[in-house]
Amino acid sequence: MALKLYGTAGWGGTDRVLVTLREKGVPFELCGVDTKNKEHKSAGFLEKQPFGQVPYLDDDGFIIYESRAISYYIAAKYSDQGTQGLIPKVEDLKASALFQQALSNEVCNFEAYAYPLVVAVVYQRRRGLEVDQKVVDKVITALDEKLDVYDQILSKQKYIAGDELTLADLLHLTTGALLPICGYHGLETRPNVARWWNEISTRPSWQATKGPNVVWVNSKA
Ligand SMILES: N[C@@H](CCC(=O)N[C@@H](CS)C(=O)NCC(=O)O)C(=O)O
Repeated sequence: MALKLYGTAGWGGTDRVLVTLREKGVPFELCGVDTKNKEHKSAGFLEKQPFGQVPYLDDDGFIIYESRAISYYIAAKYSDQGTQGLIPKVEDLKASALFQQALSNEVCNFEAYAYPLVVAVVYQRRRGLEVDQKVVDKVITALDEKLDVYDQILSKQKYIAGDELTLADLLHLTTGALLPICGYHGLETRPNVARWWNEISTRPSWQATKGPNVVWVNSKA
């Protein structure tokens, strides 16, 4: 039975999983969630995703939510097909530890700084509210500092976990792609980050996924 992904294409969490499915060449069914009518807050949905957010995955009755955990599950379950090496083998302790470090970097040193910019610009605009430039400047200063460190890391290795592409790199795509839409070009102006970003963002998996993301940004809340 094909994996069933309950979510909305163009929303960050769902797109994060779609990229992984496409990298691994896994057949899936995208089951729409009627978020406009708050289906994600219904009792039936909350049984599957208690925080009332999309996406969640149903693998023949096994339910898992949180887009990063879902992506990990898919990359591990289908390790023998599609793009190889997205998760280092557990026997390779050092590679696994560096992979965990890279996963934490994405959450703690990238998403935690990049997503507030999306909130400050895109969410404000979608709600028809003014963008507060002071807030934006503060967020950008903090994000710049983190991306300077990314640039140092990527001057010494090809990818975030080392010299091999891993899932940790791909998890940056959905939020990273929203940054230029916020008027921020820090992924393009730092030489090593730009090389890395260009490489991951031109992958067919992201090219096949990214269209609706822009639609989401341009749509009304
Ligand atoms: N950490 C969660 C975040 C999921 C998330 O933020 N989903 C958003 C859409 S991208 C959502 O469902 N928002 C509706 C809400 O929170 O009520 C994940 O990665 O799966």
